[in-house]
Amino acid sequence: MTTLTLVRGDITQQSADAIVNAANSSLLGGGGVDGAIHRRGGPAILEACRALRAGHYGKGLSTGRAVATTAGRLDARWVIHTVGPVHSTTEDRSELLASCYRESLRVADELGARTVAFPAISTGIYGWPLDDGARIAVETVRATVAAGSAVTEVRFVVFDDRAYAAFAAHLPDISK
Ligand code: AR6
Repeated sequence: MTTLTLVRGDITQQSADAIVNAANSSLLGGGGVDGAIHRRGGPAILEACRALRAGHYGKGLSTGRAVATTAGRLDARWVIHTVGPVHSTTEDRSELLASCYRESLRVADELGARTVAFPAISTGIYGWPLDDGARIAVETVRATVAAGSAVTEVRFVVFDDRAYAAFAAHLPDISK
């Protein structure tokens, strides 16, 4: 049984088995959640990402995929890096965004993570409308855990009131 929870805050302050990073395909850092995770988690995360780039991920991580590294100094065992799609008004990339949540949970299950914290992937620098991003996040996580997962808690960690309201609208069991 997996519980979906919602908190407002900085994802780098969370305690969880795995913290998901809204990365880019270079895996070498950026702004937003990605910048914050590398800053607070320290150099071990970038070192692990560089090792991935030197190995199986020579061309980087494709959009919609996920891969885990150490969490460095974060209060977590792993960071699961995933690459959200840049929002487009001419092309429907929803399936790629859904894939980020699905693949991250698959990696979490492979690792044996029981608690997983997700940011609102693609809804910042990548420009995805918050309400739609929240809907895809919640629907995909629900469907993925319903198909079988040992993850006990999926926690959505959002930065502000607007994002909180967007996720809460799709999580009727959350007290507002
Ligand atoms: N904790 C929780 N949520 C946050 C935090 C935080 N510390 N910081 C931002 N958010 P973004 P993306 C929210 O831009 O859209 C990077 O440069 C933010 O308000 O982090 O997937 C990468 O390297 C928004 O709702 O990720 C990529 O190049 C959500 O987290 C690119 O940005 C995601 O915003 C990825 O863009």
